[in-house]
Amino acid sequence: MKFWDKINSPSDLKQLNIEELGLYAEEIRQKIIETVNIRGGHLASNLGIVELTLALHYVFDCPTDKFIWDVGHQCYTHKILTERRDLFASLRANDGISGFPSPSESKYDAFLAGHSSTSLSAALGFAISRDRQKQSNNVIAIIGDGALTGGMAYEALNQIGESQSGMIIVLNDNKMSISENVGAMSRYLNKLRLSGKYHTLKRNVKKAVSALPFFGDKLVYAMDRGKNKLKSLILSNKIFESLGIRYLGPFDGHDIQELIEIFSSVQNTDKPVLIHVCTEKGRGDFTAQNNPSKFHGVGSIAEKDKNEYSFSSEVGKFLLKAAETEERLAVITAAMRDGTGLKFFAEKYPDLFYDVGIAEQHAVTFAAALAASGMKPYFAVYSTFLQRAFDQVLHDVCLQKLPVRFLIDRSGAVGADGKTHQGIYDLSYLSLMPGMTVCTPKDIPEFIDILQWSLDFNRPLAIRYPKSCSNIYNTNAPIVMGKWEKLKTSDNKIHILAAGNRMVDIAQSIDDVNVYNTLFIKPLDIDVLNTLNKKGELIITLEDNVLQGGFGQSVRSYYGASLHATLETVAHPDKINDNRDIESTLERSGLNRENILRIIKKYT
Ligand SMILES: Cc1ncc(C[n+]2csc(CCOP(=O)(O)OP(=O)(O)O)c2C)c(N)n1
Repeated sequence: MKFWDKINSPSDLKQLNIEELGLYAEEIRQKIIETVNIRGGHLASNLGIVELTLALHYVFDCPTDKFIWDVGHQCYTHKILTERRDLFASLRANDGISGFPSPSESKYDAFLAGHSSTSLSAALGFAISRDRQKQSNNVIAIIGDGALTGGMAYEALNQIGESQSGMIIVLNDNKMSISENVGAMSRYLNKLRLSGKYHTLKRNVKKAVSALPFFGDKLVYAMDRGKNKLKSLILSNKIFESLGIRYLGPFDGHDIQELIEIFSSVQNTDKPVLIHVCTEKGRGDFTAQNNPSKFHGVGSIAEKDKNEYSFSSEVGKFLLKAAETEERLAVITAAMRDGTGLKFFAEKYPDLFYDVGIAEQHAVTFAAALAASGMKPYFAVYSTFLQRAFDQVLHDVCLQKLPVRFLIDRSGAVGADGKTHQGIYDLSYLSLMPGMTVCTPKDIPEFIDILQWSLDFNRPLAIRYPKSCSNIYNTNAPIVMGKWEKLKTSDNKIHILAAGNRMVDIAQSIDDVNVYNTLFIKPLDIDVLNTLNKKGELIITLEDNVLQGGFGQSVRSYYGASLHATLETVAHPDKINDNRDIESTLERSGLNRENILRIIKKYT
């Protein structure tokens, strides 16, 4: 019988010995590879963290002890171990388990995650709450070296160092974000890994730990008493120690015994401790190990079969061409080089390319200053992650009317990543930005035109688009600021105003209606809106965005009390819809042909 069949909870796991844990780790790896092959998901990160997760569950007592996963994309072994083994095949499916920690899914998931660099703030909240309620559980944050590039992590370290609340920070260092990790902190961690001290430190830690009875006295206690050389070695790791956070490591993240020993030694610590663990991203799968960026996240079989055009790859092509003539071009990513189509650009023009780490807020203000001093910055970013930088877009870009070009990828429903990653809020938050121009191109040719047009546009500009484009309309309409294109004409008094590629697809599938491609969401084409505003006309707005503050509501607010036509606004509700394929997400929100036909029927 395989360990896979025997183990479904942390208490089952605690029955195994070290050798059995090693064998079980390999079984888990195989299941992750098999499942992700079918369902898609975060392959390389999960393969790298199997032993680390087993050791954490072996030592600590989840869910009493709180495990806070940063980003949360690496939680598959945790899910398998926490009563979701039999649901694992449903990973990321509609009505299946989520690919991220989700407290509504399981008592073992202490805190929701999906966006990066939140774990330390959350862990501090859990730790302070525990202390105030006189409880005694452990709080363990598991954060990657990539997530440690995010500003929130430093804001949290700042308070953790001062509050001295007891918590364990496990730094899972695999030298990779999605692409190679960047920045000075990453360089510092590399130094720690590679320095001569690494081995000395490791041997000393081992010696110190093995001198203690297994699960016995705490290493922290030994350190506090200054009984061994360890303290001085640890104190030489200035950054964390000078913030008031005890540093231990680096340790081999695939040596289960060593991990169990070190975690046992810090159990119930009443001070913050950081344990630096080195792992190998993609471990156990030859292709993922050799190309961890490519296998960071992989598509499901169904997604791989889809043959659609990619907006992101057009971004790369456009910028490569623009760089030939635009000396002042500056291209920015916040750790999403490949996903936003910038891999080749980064390779060809490293001096024009800035990967700032998982630091969207910084990216926006950095871009604003580049623009303020005469450069032409493009920030390519996923819609969901730009949410992080709401105030920087408003305060640093828009209030100064600076020409930062936002290329907002993965807008609209995103599919399998689910509720934490939906790009359905951007039209709302961008529409309220003073002086922002917001565009939703209907297809690839129009996208290329608007990119070209953006080069000489001299104000804040946001172009939002989903991952892929299924239809090409090729109408070659010239781009005119604030003007909409009429795609279909009918004598019927029904007018569909469709925002962006997916919505135009729906509108164009309906016969005997007028269809407008509303390329500009801000400013609205008020000439068209004024013409349509007559009694007896039916106007239907379609947007892959929430209703609140979105396109439909902008139209309604433009008409105000002088609306004579009938206006129907179709958009996503703000009630969280966690469907995990795009079609059913759209359908549940009524953004499909059948629902639009129903609406039309209601009025005709
Ligand atoms: C705010 C935010 N920006 C971008 C991302 C996309 N993202 C997901 S995982 C990841 C890299 C994380 O690297 P690391 O923490 O080292 O974990 P690893 O995958 O290497 O285990 C990024 C950039 C995100 N989840 N959140």
